[in-house]
Amino acid sequence: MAHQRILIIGAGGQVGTELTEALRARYGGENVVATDINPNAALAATGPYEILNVLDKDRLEALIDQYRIDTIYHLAALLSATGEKNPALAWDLNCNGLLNVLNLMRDKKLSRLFWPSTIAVFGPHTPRQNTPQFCVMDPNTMYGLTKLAGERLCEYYFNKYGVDVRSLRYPGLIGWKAEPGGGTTDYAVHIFYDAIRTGNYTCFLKGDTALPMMHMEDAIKATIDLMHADGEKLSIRSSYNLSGMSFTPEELTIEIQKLIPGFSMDYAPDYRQAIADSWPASIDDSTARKDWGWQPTYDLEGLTRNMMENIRIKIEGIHTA
Ligand code: AKB
Repeated sequence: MAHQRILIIGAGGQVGTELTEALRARYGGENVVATDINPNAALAATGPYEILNVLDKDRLEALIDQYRIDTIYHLAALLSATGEKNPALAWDLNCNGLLNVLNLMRDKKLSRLFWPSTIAVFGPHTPRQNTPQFCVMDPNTMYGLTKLAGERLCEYYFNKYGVDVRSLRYPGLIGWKAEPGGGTTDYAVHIFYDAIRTGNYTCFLKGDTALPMMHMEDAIKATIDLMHADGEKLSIRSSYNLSGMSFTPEELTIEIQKLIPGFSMDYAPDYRQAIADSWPASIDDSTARKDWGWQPTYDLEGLTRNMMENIRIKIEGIHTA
């Protein structure tokens, strides 16, 4: 498979930063064109970098032509918390941005598209534990309903036009290289910075709120593995359930206290609690395991150690191990 000329849309975000690094290491910096709505000196230093608003279809098309793109990773989106603050923009960016990409994939006969979905596509009537691939989906956030619409669009474009689109329902993603923005699961990244800086964190979710989570390294591996999987073996063209681990803020606190014994957590739940309450607590990803061999590497203990070690180095220059 070619996979030689890649365009990343939304490369400056939490996933995009790490995915760009991983794809440039694999394919060479010059073959991976990073784009984002904002300037990004770090990404511009390791390969081609262009400013792009995915709602500008003409500019998107011009970049595809200029760089002879065959593969797109389209990551630009407004997430759950930001989406509630600006629902109209969330609809426009998340749905019309994806439509622009799908239409150009079809019209230019490009080879492959990755587009992330999320656990936010599920809702209050979805089974909360071990949520199956197929079940009731009644998302009640603007983010969730745009992503569910996006999943249906992806499957439609695959069936009707043969667009080779691949997708994962990401859980909350936890990494140390780039900070998240605008999500409900973001507490599980911010907590590490505050634990190291002040020994205390005030969590915007209740202590017993279990959510599906994953280390960013696992998410990047899943993304690249799915993009390299044999298309014949893929039974899902909407979006695959994907699971790493599930934990509550209380459980994460206990793990952090093993490394910082004096660490304390306060709770001040806000509007994001209702969002978290509408989402699954754990995910059944057996279809991904069967179809393309998915297996996560990190558990909660490994994730906590890895985050602590790397964020400490990042902000203090100190090794814990
Ligand atoms: C969010 O919290 O909005 C995202 C997600 C689960 O898709 N991290």
